[in-house]
Amino acid sequence: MMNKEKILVIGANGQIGTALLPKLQEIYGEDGVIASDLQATNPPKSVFETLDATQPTALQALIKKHNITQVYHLAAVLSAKGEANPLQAWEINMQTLLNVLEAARNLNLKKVFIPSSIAVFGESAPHQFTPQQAYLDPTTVYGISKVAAENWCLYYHKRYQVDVRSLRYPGVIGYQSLPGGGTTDYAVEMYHKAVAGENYTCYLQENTRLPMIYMEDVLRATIELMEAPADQISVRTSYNLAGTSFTPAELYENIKLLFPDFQCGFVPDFRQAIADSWPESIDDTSAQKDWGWKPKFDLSQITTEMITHLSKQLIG
Ligand code: AKB
Repeated sequence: MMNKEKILVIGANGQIGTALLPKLQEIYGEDGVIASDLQATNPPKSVFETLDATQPTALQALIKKHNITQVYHLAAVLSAKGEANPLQAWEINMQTLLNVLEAARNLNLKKVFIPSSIAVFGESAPHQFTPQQAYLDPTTVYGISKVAAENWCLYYHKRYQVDVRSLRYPGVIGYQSLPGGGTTDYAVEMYHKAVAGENYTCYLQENTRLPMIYMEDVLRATIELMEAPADQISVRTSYNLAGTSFTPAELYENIKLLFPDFQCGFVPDFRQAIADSWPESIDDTSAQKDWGWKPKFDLSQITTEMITHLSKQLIG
């Protein structure tokens, strides 16, 4: 049954796409996964198709060409980058989302994955242990687009029975590729600098606590959610998802245990206000109850993993 699935990953060259692709290939086989993005990597990581997902005809043609049954739509303009050109970020995030949902409805896709983010929360939600159901008043265009996306997902599920599933990702930490345009990117950048033997200036204050998650946990959560029986999915907007939470100062101290000479300074910029509007920690009870979610990686385990993998990459 499994190997009859044909998966399309949109935004395959991005931070999560790069890591998710090999996991999906393990499950569905190399030919069972089509990677797509605006440009191919060299060499391509998989069967690759160039795709601008803002173009509905091109997207539907690709889905038909490969008999796609499931789409993972990972392309988006993130929180910090979106603030440079809010209308363009809205246009890209919403147009690509609606194209995917329309394709799912018209071409009877079996399942669709749409990531959301902790960026949906703003000043009004409790910042500690932020509940699944909270008032959503995001401060970034990215957050606004994700609140809208969550509601569109619910709408397509209720009105057209599209089996669309979603997670509110915390800041994602992985060694596979550099993130781009996010507010939580400082953590990955700090690891890279430490391993390269360089110092780092963090753009957030040292005491800014944010929810974070290791890539292995992200991949497992995504796949577990997508494999859960449909009748166990009670949240059709997007599930809160927790990994761990830490501050830049705690990360710095953790890295210093392995790299005692590493120095980090703190010079906050416009991203501080974004981070201050986000939760410090997340209540993901619904994900635990519905499909058994449990994260595995805490800060010190993430540090060990990141330093080990980045050091190997540096030697390689
Ligand atoms: C960002 O910082 O914009 C992203 C996110 C939390 O969705 N990493």
